Amino acid sequence: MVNRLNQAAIGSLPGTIMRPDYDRAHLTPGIVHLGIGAFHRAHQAAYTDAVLAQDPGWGIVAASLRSPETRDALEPQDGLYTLSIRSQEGEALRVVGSVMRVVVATEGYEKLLAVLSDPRVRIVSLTVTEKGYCHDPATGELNENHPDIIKDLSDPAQPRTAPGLIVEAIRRRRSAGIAPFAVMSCDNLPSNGHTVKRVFSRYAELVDRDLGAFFKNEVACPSTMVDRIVPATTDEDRERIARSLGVKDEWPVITEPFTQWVIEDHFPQGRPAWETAGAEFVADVAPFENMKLRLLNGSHSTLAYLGYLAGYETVSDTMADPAFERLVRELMEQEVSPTLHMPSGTDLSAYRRALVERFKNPALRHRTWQIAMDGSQKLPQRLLGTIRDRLSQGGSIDRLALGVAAWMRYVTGIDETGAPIEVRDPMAQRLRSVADAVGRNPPELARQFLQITEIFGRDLPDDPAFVQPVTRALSSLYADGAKATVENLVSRFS
Ligand code: CS2
Repeated sequence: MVNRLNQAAIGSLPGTIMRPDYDRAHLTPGIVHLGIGAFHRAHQAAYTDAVLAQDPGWGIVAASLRSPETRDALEPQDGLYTLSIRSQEGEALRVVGSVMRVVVATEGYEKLLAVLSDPRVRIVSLTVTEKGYCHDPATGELNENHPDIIKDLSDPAQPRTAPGLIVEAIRRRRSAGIAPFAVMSCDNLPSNGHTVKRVFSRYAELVDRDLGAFFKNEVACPSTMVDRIVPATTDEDRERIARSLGVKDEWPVITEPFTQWVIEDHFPQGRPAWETAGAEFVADVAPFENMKLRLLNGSHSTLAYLGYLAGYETVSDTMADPAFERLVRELMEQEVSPTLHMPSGTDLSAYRRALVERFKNPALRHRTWQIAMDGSQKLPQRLLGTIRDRLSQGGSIDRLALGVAAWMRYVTGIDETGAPIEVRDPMAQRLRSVADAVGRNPPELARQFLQITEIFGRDLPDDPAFVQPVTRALSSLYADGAKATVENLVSRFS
């Protein structure tokens, strides 16, 4: 197939393919998005695509902070890409047009700063993953010893990090008399708006006291809860979608039918009418964020480590094992839900049931290895906060502790058959050297991992009600393997 998906090809796509209902030539940039991965394209860019007919002033200029791959795929396509929505019922395709262009930060930071300083840009959104905030995962404060932060602070006019870029753009706008944009985090962090405010205003303060106060007082940082499962695209997906389109899309995005976006309505320079595309605007996102991080992402990480160790490639393969499905149901119902405080009218049991179905979706090949990435940055908000709440309630944490122990077992870098695991994590080396030094001694391994205060803080390692179940679970993972450990745990409660 020679032809490529692009603006000229839109008119000849098969009638079943959804496409932009607005004239892309009239789009102007209103949003800059940092971190154009698959998730942004399946989520915020799709919501924005649905509202551009009402107001073309909210086009997206997306930035990739590292690799040029997405730009290389989308540039010949005029920014167009296909969203494939997959379930057991089949696949629906939609061509999304909200991304006007992609800039690659590493090829010219000045260019990106110029885009960020454009007065038409009123929102800067981020999906830079947990580690992109350069914060300490346990405390949520700026990590002032982070090598990239030290580098940015040594020359703040030439930043490379997300906090550095945004603060420098805000500084430039301020000195040019341009109002600050709202900074909207769409990453899976607890109270992500507050995290942005705290981390970025501290960074700004270290650049200049007055700038710190300005960021704190004048820059809106609405919190958001974002939800949609988006596995990595495979070559098989590319080929199948090209057959349906009749033209080649180099980077389609695969997702599920479910999507949710809960946003704090705090956008002083205005915002798209995302509610007309299904987003929910609320005064306080925190309860929804906790619900999602603890139920969905907490289960996801637990399934990822245990599933990988048990030899399952995807989440749906893991969920097809009845013991694992039961573990996740019980984890959510008995250990996570009692820690949530939801506004009245929230049906948590329906939410949990829907999650089980989403995890089981066989049309999504969401690899356990993909979710296992960056665990050091994810555990605090996915499992450890829940554990702290459970301990203060005096409740059991056996299933939560098994998730933590499975992470420990995984980051040793050797699987149950003795084969290496490719552990992707900013702390991978440090974790690996702990594991290598300790060897096969689960209590000592647990003890040493728990000393990592950036993850576990100072309270948990001293609490026997936490240390004991984690050590027990890790010992069982070594002695019996992941599959038998899960089976034993669920049968103990039957
Ligand atoms: C996953 C998330 O990779 C991961 O860590 O848990 O990307 C998850 O799929 C999304 O948060 C779903 O909204």
